[in-house]
Amino acid sequence: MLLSQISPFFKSRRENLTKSHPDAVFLIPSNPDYVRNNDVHFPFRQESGFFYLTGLEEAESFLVLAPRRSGAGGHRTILFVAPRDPDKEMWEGERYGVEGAIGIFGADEAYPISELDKKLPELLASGERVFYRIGQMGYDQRILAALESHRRSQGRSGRSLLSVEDPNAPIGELRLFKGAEEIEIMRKSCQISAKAHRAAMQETRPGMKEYEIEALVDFIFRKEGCQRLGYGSIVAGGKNATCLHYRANNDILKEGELLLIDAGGEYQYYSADITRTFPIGRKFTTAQAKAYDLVLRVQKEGIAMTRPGAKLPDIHKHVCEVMVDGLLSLGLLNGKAEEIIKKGEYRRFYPHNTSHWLGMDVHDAGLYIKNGEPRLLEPGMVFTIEPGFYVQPSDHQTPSEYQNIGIRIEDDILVTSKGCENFTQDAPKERSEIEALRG
Ligand SMILES: [Mn+2]
Repeated sequence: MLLSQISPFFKSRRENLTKSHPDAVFLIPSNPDYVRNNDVHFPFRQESGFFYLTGLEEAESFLVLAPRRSGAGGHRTILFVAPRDPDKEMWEGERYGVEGAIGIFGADEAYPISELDKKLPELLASGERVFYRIGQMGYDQRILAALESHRRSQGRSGRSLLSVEDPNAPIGELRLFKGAEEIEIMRKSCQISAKAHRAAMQETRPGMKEYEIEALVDFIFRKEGCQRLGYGSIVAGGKNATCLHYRANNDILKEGELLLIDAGGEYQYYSADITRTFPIGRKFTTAQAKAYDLVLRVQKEGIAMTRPGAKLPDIHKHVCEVMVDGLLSLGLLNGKAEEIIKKGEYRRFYPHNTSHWLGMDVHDAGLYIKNGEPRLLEPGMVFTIEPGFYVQPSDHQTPSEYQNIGIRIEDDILVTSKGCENFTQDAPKERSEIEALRG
């Protein structure tokens, strides 16, 4: 079905990108249609940066933003797309075509994708430099050929030599700051995902397979309007949860063990990222409860630190310090806290980082370091806080009651002018609330 009108946000994002680079030509390919096997394709999902700038969900498309030659300032939007083709559309579904690229997606000019090579040299000639990500999507040979042809004519035309830079730096900088429309969408993807986690807490029973709960979570994402998953779900019972990227999801859930679920739906191209851990039986064991309470306490302290001007490395540092204090009082580590932190000995139980940006990509675009320094948090940034505690199966030093324990608690946090908003607070994490749902 054709959209009658595309949101004006895409146009203003293109303007935000080009206004700080008035002399640059941007070359942004769409995702291709990836083959799964023989003549079956993976479900199509647009490349995040391309979608962010166009709203167009078609493979074999290519966006060019080129400075206007007239000296009027600003950039032209040029879209190369698959042309309309009734025969192909009968099999594969409707396309927007060149007409839709202009009429619906607001391109100033549009051409069939087959004309890209022919048009590129002229488009390159309108800029002083080029933003193109080398090594992606199979366009390199064609772009390099166009650059070479531009270079050959440079001596005669007097045009500039073109340097090539990665567009993901300026696009990532824009994507890092979520606008009101993005915040609204992310709230929704997080609410849906929280609902799925709550349902998993209600429906899990000993003897079920991990994939049954994976399917339940999938079902709720889709039923509530998510188009797909934000990333492959981790549904890990017992010691499987100590493998940080466990994906098999095919084990039996055992009474007395914990279930860790790391799953988030993608709603209108924005992903949630939630982890919750709860008992497969009715209650946490004493050791599980002690470890859980520690992870929950450090997670809450991390959230409490979130406000404009804070830094992610400081949050991580504090999380590690509180974690070490807790591990010492549980008797799981011995020695001086300072030494343990200096030597990184806590990494035996907590080997990963506390946060990452979240948005269209679950590990979202945007640099963590700016001008050589960890950047300050600012309103509109969204990131995760996800401390964990894991006892590796190879760890025989740790007392037996802590064996097979993997715990992670992860929320999605928006920085606001006053502090923060937890998008995923509807996913239960208080031990009493979880045990009430399990009972
Ligand atoms: Mn995460």
